Amino acid sequence: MEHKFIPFSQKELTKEEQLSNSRSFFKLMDQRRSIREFSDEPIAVEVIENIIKTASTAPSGAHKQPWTFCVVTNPELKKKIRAAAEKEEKENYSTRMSDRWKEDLAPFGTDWEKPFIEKVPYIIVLFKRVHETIEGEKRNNYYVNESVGIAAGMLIAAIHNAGLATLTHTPSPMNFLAQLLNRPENERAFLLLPVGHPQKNALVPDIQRKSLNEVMVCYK
Ligand code: IYR
Repeated sequence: MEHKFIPFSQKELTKEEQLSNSRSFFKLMDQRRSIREFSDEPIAVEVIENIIKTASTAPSGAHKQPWTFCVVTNPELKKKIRAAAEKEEKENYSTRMSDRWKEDLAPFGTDWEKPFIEKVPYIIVLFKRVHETIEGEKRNNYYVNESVGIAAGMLIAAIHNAGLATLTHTPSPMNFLAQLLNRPENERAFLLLPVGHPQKNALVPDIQRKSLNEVMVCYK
């Protein structure tokens, strides 16, 4: 079988443009913070669609794009998701999490209550697709966690670029999400992301990012 290749072109940048683009993109991304206090201000659905289209440009194993982005606006469904997430989180905070873990989380002021799930205009639940069924045959996808992790990162960057806020929320265990959203048997919940505007006067923890020296090692 012939496999077709087509010419690739990407706009070439001058050295100056490379510097200024890389600097300004860093500046933009360095302003991103995980937000836990949201407003209920509406967002145009096309913004959400563009964000998801951006995430779906992520590279993936054998280009299988093993992901589904479920967009929840239905208030009844949000209510059910919140109740189920809080049920698990209550159990996590009271019995499943170690004292060390809770100590590590103390600076973030988190607890089992997740009111943002109902408050935000959109909940995106990202599912990974572990296999596809083609002509009745199960075919595993490749590097599913890596692929969906990259798509999640691009989703978060696109949300920030649109001037919106999110939180990577992983209520654990997450299997209630596949049930509530009626997902097919090949899909597993990967992340739940509330998408909205930050609440006016929202506070974030006073934390610092590692310096370049701490995260980059050069081999010359
Ligand atoms: N899933 C819980 C606990 C939690 C765990 C980690 I690691 C965090 O970085 C934040 C929270 C919760 O959402 O509260």
